[in-house]
Amino acid sequence: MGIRVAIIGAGMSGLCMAAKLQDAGIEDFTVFEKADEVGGTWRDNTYPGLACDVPSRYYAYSFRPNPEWSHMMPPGPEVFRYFRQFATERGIRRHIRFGADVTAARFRDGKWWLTSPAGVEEFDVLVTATGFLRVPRYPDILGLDTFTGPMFHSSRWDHSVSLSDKRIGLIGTGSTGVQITSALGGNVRHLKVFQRTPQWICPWPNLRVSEHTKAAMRRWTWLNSFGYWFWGGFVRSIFGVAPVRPGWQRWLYQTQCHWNLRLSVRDKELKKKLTPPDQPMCKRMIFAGHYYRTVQRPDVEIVTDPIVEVQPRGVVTADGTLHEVDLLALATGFDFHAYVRPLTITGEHGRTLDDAWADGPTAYRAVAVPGFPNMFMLMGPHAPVGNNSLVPVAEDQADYVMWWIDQLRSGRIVSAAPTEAATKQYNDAMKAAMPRTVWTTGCRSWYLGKDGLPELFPWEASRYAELLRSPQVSDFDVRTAAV
Ligand code: N01
Repeated sequence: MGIRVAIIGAGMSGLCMAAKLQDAGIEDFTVFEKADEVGGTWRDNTYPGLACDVPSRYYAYSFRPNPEWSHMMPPGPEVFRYFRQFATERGIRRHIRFGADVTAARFRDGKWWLTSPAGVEEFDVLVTATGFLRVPRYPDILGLDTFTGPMFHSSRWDHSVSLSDKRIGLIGTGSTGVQITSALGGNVRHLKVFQRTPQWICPWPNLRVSEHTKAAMRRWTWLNSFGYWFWGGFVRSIFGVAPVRPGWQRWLYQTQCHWNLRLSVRDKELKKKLTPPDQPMCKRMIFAGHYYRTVQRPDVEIVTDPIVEVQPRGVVTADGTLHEVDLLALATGFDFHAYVRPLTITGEHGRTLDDAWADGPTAYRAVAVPGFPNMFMLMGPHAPVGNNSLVPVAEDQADYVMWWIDQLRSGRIVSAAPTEAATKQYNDAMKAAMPRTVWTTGCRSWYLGKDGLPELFPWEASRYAELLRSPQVSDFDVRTAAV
């Protein structure tokens, strides 16, 4: 049976899904992308110092190794290039409709009806691949809009503005703020970093890959596969475990963070300012090689007095100081809980995803929602985004979706959606497991949902892959043509 698939989003996950469809011989699919290029987060984020903090060999599709990575952890522009090249060489671009913002998707008469600038179109299966750190979060600071200099969010960096001659104010010290600080320190007139809460930093020198190594990787592809296997094992067995259960892996990371601060910062006052009040890994772990060195430069200052307001010339802190700056960069994170929104998705009986998620976003194994037949999400709620590379997660999810697409294609079934009971049972089990995770040890982080619990997968990263490899049909409300 022919099947028409709609994928929303041409980022890392959407491209992965497209490739899996092609591998299965399905060419009747459309990727809706509201921007004018593929790449998702790697297209939108271009801030100075942008890099991926996952080992490069493991931040690539398992089926498309990249011998060209220049560093152990790849710079952002290289990751962007990798996904652009992938879309081109796999012939996915002809399936992508750029500038196509899908505003509504509705399930009616057994089909998904998508509304985009091209009108309303009908599909058998809907796959959302809209990413989860996509909607910038602007800080709610009094007078922010009165600032007269250039001001932008880290994911909307304005490269037309010169930096070297400017006094820059940077708000936020998460992964993004730390990377920007490390890149700007010493390259701008002055940098003031407004830190609300210090974060632990795991020391990770980002070693360059030599030309000899690249040549060897090009010549012997098994070397790349070995790198994927090695780094995958490393990430899954250490980083994949450390946050979710106490043990030597957690001890290792936490000890590294404590010693990094202790050994890298001499000045007692500054050390105090940089000492987080919470446990390492409670917030998303930050990996950085020379952040502490940068903040000890004379032209870099960490401001810890709380921000009271922004005035036309700068930032006023609680001690009454006006910190004059020429440019304000907001590294204040993203709305993690948006998922597909503002797109309106309406399932059976006119029930929208917003209705289904009134108490917070939930899903069955992070990929499907009761009442939304033949709709699958990549990187949906509670995906293992806090303890794994997202690329293998997307691959596992896309394989899972393909399993259901095969059932539909064979004609054995006409629709499938997880049952309320199975979804509840799965989410209850996750809730019960959360207290063992480091994410619940008392910190403010983007991981936390409305109920104060992390919207993450509370078990080892490898367990998630196992779950997806064994679809449980009995957990689904499956309809056949005869019904
Ligand atoms: O955002 P964040 P991010 N006044 O939410 C502060 C991924 N990522 O963009 O800690 C003052 O972590 C806020 O303070 P506090 C990665 O998964 C990956 O840095 O809430 N400050 C915090 O310091 C990461 O976790 C890579 O007290 C305010 C910061 O802004 C995720 O993206 C690279 C404020 C926000 O930190 C998000 O990281 C970069 C206010 N009103 C990012 N509001 C890779 O390498 C917020 N803050 C793959």
